[in-house]
Amino acid sequence: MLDQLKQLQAEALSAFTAAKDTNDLEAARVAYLGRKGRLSEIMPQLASLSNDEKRLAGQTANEVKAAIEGAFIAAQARIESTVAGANAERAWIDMTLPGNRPSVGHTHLTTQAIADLTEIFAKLGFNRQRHPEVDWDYYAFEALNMPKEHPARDDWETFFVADPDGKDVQTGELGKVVLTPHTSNAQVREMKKGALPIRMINISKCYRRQISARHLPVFHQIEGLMIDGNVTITDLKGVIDHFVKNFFGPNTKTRLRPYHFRFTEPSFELDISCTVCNGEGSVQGTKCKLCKAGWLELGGAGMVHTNVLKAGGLDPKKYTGFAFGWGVERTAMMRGGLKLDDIRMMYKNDLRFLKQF
Ligand code: FA5
Repeated sequence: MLDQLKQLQAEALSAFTAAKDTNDLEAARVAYLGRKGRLSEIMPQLASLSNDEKRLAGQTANEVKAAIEGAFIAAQARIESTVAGANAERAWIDMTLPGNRPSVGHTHLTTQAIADLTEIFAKLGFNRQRHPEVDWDYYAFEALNMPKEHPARDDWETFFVADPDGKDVQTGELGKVVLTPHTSNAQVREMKKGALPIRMINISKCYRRQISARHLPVFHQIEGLMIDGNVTITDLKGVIDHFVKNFFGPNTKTRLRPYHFRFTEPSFELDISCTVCNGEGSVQGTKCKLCKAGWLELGGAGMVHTNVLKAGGLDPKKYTGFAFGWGVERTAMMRGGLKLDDIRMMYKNDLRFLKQF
């Protein structure tokens, strides 16, 4: 038995010395020190020895076990330090290498357009005001010369909000609350502030029950309003021209076409010369892919209706004014000469699209 023990110690020590990784180490531990390992296999032989032999064999077995355990601990320390060394090498940083620049994002196309619109109008003294996006039906329609049940309201395809305590601001009766379908609710609200003259823009979200390749259910509009003692259509044309040249480029032309809105009289549709074909309607003999015969539709405008001035508490004999409004998303697309097959692309959050602007 003593020979067997000595033989076992020699084998075990060389197995632990040869172990290269944690797998080898574990295999050697199980083989020599495990519950069913080689040392445990030898121990039952003690029972058949005389008392003297037992004492000697028992003592030798303990020494062998201690030697094997020592070899195991040494091998474990060696392997752990090798692994730690390899990890440290992998984590080593060369401080002299050029760094990786984090990629810098940019604002969304719509946000860019809002910032530019705000800046251009601010230079003409039109300050940006905030008006509610959830408002009384009164400000969105009635105050704008569209009484209850008027068919013109249908064009705005409005979302109504169920409001349990809705009291109409004018009559005190139960009134309706809407998600503003346009920014024109700002007109009478701004007049009611009573600070004249007025030169303001209101940019906010609008909501309509529409969704298609050309329509978003939530989109942005800009509303402009100027009211003073003697404001004329010439002022309207001048302000729009200034904006168009600054936003779309100095060669862009503006056109006013007669139209009808309930809250302006006279009313116009605003067109700008096409940003792709410069108003020619064709590019190198081929029909322009963006516009209809050289012009792009921007939005609506007109002289503020006398009924709207009255709703705002102003005397139409003393004050006149103009208002305009258009969609921010469509304006942003027009500036880029973009003819998106689907306006909803703007809000799909596809970085391949958004990164281009
Ligand atoms: C209006 O909303 C009027 N309030 C504009 C106005 C203001 C006229 C002041 C006169 C004086 P209209 O419904 O045409 O008008 O909408 C104006 C613009 O909003 C459109 O030309 C378009 O650019 C944009 N627009 C309207 N509906 C949507 C929609 N569902 N999705 C994206 N843009 C839209």
